[in-house]
Amino acid sequence: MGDVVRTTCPYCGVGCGVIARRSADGSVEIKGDPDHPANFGRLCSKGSALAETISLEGRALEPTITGKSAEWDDALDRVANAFSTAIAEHGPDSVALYVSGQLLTEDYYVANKLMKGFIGSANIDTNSRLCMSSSVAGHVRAFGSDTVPGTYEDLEDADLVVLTGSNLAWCHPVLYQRIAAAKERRGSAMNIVVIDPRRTATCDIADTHLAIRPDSDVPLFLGLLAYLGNAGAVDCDYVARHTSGFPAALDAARSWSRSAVAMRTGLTSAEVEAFYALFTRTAKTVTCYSQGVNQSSVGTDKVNAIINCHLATGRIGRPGMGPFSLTGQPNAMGGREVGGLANMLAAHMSLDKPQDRDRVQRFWNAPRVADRPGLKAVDLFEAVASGRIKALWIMSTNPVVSMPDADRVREAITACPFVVVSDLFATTETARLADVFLPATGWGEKNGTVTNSERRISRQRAFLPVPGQARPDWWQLAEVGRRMGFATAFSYESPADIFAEHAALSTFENDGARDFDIGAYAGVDAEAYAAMTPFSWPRPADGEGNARFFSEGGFYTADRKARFVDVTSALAAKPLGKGAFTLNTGRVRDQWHTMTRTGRSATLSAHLAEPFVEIHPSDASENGISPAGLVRVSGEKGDVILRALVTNRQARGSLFVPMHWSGEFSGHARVDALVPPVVDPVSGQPASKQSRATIRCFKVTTYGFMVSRDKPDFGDLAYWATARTAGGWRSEIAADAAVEDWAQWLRDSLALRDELTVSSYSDRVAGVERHVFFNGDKLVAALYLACEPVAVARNWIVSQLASDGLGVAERLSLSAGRPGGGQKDPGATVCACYGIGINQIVDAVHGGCHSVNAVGDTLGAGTNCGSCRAEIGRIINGCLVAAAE
Ligand SMILES: Nc1nc2c(c(=O)[nH]1)N[C@H]1C(S)=C(S)[C@@H](COP(=O)(O)OP(=O)(O)OC[C@H]3O[C@@H](n4cnc5c(=O)[nH]c(N)nc54)[C@H](O)[C@@H]3O)O[C@H]1N2
Ligand SMILES: Nc1nc2c(c(=O)[nH]1)N[C@H]1C(S)=C(S)[C@@H](COP(=O)(O)OP(=O)(O)OC[C@H]3O[C@@H](n4cnc5c(=O)[nH]c(N)nc54)[C@H](O)[C@@H]3O)O[C@H]1N2
Ligand code: SF4
Ligand SMILES: [Mo]
Repeated sequence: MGDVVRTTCPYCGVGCGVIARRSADGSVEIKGDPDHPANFGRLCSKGSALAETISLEGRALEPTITGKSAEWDDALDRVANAFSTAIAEHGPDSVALYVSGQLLTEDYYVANKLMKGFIGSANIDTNSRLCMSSSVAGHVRAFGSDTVPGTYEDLEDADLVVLTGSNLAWCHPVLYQRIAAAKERRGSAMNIVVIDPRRTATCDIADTHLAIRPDSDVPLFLGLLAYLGNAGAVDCDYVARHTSGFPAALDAARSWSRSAVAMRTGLTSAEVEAFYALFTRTAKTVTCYSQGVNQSSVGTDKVNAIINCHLATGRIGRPGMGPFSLTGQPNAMGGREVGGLANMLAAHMSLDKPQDRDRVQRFWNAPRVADRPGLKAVDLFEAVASGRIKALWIMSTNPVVSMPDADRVREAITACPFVVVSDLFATTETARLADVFLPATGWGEKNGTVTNSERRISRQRAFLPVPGQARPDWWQLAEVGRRMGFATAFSYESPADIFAEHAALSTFENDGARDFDIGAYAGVDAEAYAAMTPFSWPRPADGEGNARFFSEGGFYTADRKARFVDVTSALAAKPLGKGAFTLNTGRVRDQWHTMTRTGRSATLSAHLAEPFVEIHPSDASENGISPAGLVRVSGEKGDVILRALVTNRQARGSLFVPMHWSGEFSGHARVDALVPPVVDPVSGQPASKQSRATIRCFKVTTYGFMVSRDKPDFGDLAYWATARTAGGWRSEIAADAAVEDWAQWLRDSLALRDELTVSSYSDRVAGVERHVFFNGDKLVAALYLACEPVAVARNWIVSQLASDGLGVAERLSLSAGRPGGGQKDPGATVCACYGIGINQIVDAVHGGCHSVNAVGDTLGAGTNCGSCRAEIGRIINGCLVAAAE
């Protein structure tokens, strides 16, 4: 049967409970935990495929110093010495830590304690700066604290769910499914409005999609505040008792008439009116927001514009009501609890308040506590570039791929005198630049806690042996702390010790003055920590704590009143230059950030196997771009080469490019290389979704598709992108210069042995070539070339890589690039869990399956994680419409 361990998914902020079962043969089975209150047994495609991402292939299993294997002692001494020397020579602000919302709370706590309390600088920032910092700043401005007032249940109980700047279906899939199920149950009693310039998969459950112009959210919500005021929908009692600044905020908002809002947002007056009227009449409203709100030069204002409307109507902290910031990373919230951002202190205390600094210093028994904010991510890397930072430790994040102006970040790290990187892989584009590389234990190997979007703290538990010399991040930090002379403060023996201290600090001299209080766990022992079940904060020592915040006011400002924030600055639309587009960037369903983990899963790589840019059909034709052609997208800072995905889901005038593809999986698709480092002035969060770009055809002479057992070396090809498959790799390539002998190129790129059989076909006039290499009855590699995007049966060819014995018919078909009679091409993968392709779904529809459930009954598609149900619905509709025409 094997050991069963209850743990938490390491991907998004939904924070789903996972049951992992490891069998005696080492195989691992992953299931959703039916008892976990975030997911009640559900998992999305990424969670379901976790077992595919934990193999040790490619893992870094020993420390290295300048690329050579080293002992832990030497590596840690080296780090401690480099940090101590820099501090002695240049002061505490000459060193920095850049960490991650994917650290566990215990790791994060130690990093923050070391930096702010013992090194005495606040130069610790985190990738949460790129992710949640506008929400944090907006919460603090309005509430006096960084508090998410509501719970997931509110999203099911609400009569109106507004999703703005959130592609929930792809980025928080289990929460999306919870809302979808509630909607199915409640029918027209529940309304869903999606506000997003793109028509995303999330729009499939929406009653209304408001395709606003990029960055016009603030005017939309200002107009709403004015409308609420005019309609008499203000909760005057709540406003009077629990808030301040309302009259001024309302006055400022009143200049936003419906027609002004319509002009600025690009919506029709009727759309604006309908949304405002719906919001006004629906008391039980939750407004959820994510990166379309946060990642903007007016991100904090967007957050406050939303919160203002909820404060005005008193719709906060009551069942089914409230503003709801959806956190991205698994421990975005935990990081905020320990004060991981450069402008925060531990346990929701503030660096700006002398009494908070004093309290933390006494609690830690620290020699000093940083007394001013440190550098925020963009400024931090700027300081690295200018030589001010002499020693930098990057942990659990890949800034060479994910920071704006990524090439400059790469140059900065390269030039930094001393760089430490802690990661699972030494091959990431950031880890390659490390002077000292420290191998971390990963998900399934480490222990700790994470906090999800609804403030729920859950355990991550190890169920795998610690591989090689890998060590947990908290241990690495504590070892360096000890070696820097802080033996007592960093004498932790386990994550339980750290959590016990973190909980004790949360309740230390608190008495209700701070929202974050988990005093019930102060000093928790190893046994209780091992058995800990998910709980949400606050959980003070003397009781349960309320499920929600602020229904009766009690904000964390000096007068305990919330603040309305004037958000009327910086509202003018920024005109696009001639030929320019707004470059929107974000996520796809089955990849996670820089793909270091999800890129290893064949299942997850099947959905979208190549980097792309979405463009509206009219924009495409005006720019001479054809579907599936290659294009160059250029921005202020650089350019990328991508596949054009021509679709009317994209609005005119803007492009969408996924953020995921790094140099490990593509030749020239790292989109942050062209995003400029423009930030929100309040939060310092980069505006990753609103830069300017141009697009034009990228002319090539040859397009190719190839499959191979090993990962090819693409040399200096003009374009390549590669993805994992069962049994090997699939790659798209293109050349802009003649290649003399493609068969030889294929041999060289894969170092193929001479004795393989090769079947080649070449029509030089038509520009078509095919080379297929077999080892006996097994496919080793195949390359299909044409002078236009190659049309072959990709998924069928890919499936042949996993076959253990090919017959004559299959081999002939492989040489032709499509299956012969009797064999079927499944088509592009739609359902990742069961590997079901579009052609199979179309066949099922033609065979009489006219609903998503009917397709599920026949093929299984959509019945596991459910992430593809919307896409299946669209395919069914497409077939039925086509049949009716
Ligand atoms: N599959 C997958 N899921 C993930 C992640 C992942 O990498 N992959 N990452 C996780 C993390 S860390 C995060 S932060 C979350 C992010 O989750 P989301 O924020 O939902 O994801 P994004 O795709 O970044 O952006 C959301 C939407 O904002 C829209 N948008 C762009 N500009 C504007 C605007 O001006 N106004 C409005 N209203 N909308 C706009 C975009 O078109 C996009 O559809 O996802 C988490 N979940
Ligand atoms: N253009 C654009 N850029 C963006 C965004 C966008 O929407 N558009 N979104 C931004 C957002 S919201 C985010 S959150 C960031 C994410 O960006 P990153 O944080 O850079 O992305 P990840 O790929 O998640 O990087 C995590 C790294 O940690 C490693 N790792 C995994 N587990 C562990 C562990 O336990 N310990 C250690 N030490 N390492 C581990 C992984 O191998 C990986 O290298 O990207 C931001 N950048
Ligand atoms: S929704 Fe998916 S990625 Fe997010 S925590 Fe749940 S299983 Fe993991
Ligand atoms: Mo994020």
